[in-house]
Amino acid sequence: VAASAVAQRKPGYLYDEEKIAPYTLLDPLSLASGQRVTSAAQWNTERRPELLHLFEQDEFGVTPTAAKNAVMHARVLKHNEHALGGTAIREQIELTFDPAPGVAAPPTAAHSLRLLLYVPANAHHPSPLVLGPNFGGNSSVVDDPGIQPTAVWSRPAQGASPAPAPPPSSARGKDAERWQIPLLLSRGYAIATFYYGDLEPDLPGMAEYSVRRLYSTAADLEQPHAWGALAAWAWGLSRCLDYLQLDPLIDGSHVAVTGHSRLGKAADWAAAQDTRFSALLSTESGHGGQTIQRRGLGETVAHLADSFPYWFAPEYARWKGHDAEIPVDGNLLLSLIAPRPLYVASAAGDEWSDPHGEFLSTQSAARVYRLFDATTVSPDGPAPAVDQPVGLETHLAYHDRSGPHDVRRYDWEQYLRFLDSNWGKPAEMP
Ligand code: GTR
Repeated sequence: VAASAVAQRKPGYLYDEEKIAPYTLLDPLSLASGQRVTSAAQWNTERRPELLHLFEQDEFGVTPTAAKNAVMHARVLKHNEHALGGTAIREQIELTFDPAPGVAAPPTAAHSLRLLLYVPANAHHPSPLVLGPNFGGNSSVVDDPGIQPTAVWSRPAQGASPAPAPPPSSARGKDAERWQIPLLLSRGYAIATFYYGDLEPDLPGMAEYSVRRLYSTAADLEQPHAWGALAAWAWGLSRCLDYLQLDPLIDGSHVAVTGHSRLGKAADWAAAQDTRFSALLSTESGHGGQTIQRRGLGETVAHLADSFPYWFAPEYARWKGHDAEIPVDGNLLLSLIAPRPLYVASAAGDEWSDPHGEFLSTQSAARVYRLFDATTVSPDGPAPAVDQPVGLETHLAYHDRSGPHDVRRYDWEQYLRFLDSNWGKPAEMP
């Protein structure tokens, strides 16, 4: 671990592998009754529903049926055939959600999101697509003056009433390195993204500004198993997929979902629940996401539940100080993706997420993939060296990139190799 990473360690947390207290890894292939899961059919009909229920109860909360059945309206705000120097077709779509009957949504609740879509101009359509939420507003993902900037949330000043504000012009393209949109387009992939704050501001005490309030009353959200913001962001990903599956430019049977860090947790949960996502590219989703919480290395349940209580079901806080006993864990979350293509990415400098835990979690999920006769990284054996991806030609791949908690071109290059290998290279125009 680089000295700079060590210098960034939050004090009071464990970083030493040698000091991990003995723990029992939850077994994806053991039913709550103790019975072994021995077939793919049994996985699908018995273990998968059992696990989804556990994640609803103890971590993400239950997404209300009214939200799953939401009435949504789509409006194409702008369409451009010659975006990004003629390399892309760009669409900007507004998705608006009707509130559930009987829920008195506050006037502040989020009603819509703006989806930004780029489709390669020089490819045979329909195109495979990668979908992921963004942190900085749509205009941050690539330097393109044609993007309608989304208003972004920041912590309101003392006494001021909270409202999102247009981003400064300097924010245009600021996360272009993280998104690599020209690279994706050049490889024949379409990409779609939306600003996560359109659905819920990532700030404490702001639930009335959340799309959750269209389907749940304020009192509903206090219930132990109520959905949190991560579930709302995951829900939004599924609503985008509803729309994208109807778009003739998009191959709705080849849609990968991706997310980084907290948005990786949201993407993990979206893909776990919604099997229409045909692949998951999970970047450093860490604790509450792809890593193994019971190792107790890096971030804890207490840190998550105290810093971001609104991300989770209220019940989650019950597990503070009991990281080794929580009934759900990263290996179970990743198992829920089987047998769909799954790429798990860590960064060596991201000790807070416990990269080695992320690898062990991947290996545990591999046992479930093998029930489906899917090829995977080896479920046994040591972790690969830094910058040595494993399983690229299989259904379940992993790498530990050098460098910090981030999404880099290197990550995308591996993701595209992995998708090419699983789905076949997208065809170019003659
Ligand atoms: C941190 C949080 C992590 C991760 C990260 C991020 O503060 O502790 O679990 O979600 O934020 O989203 O960058």
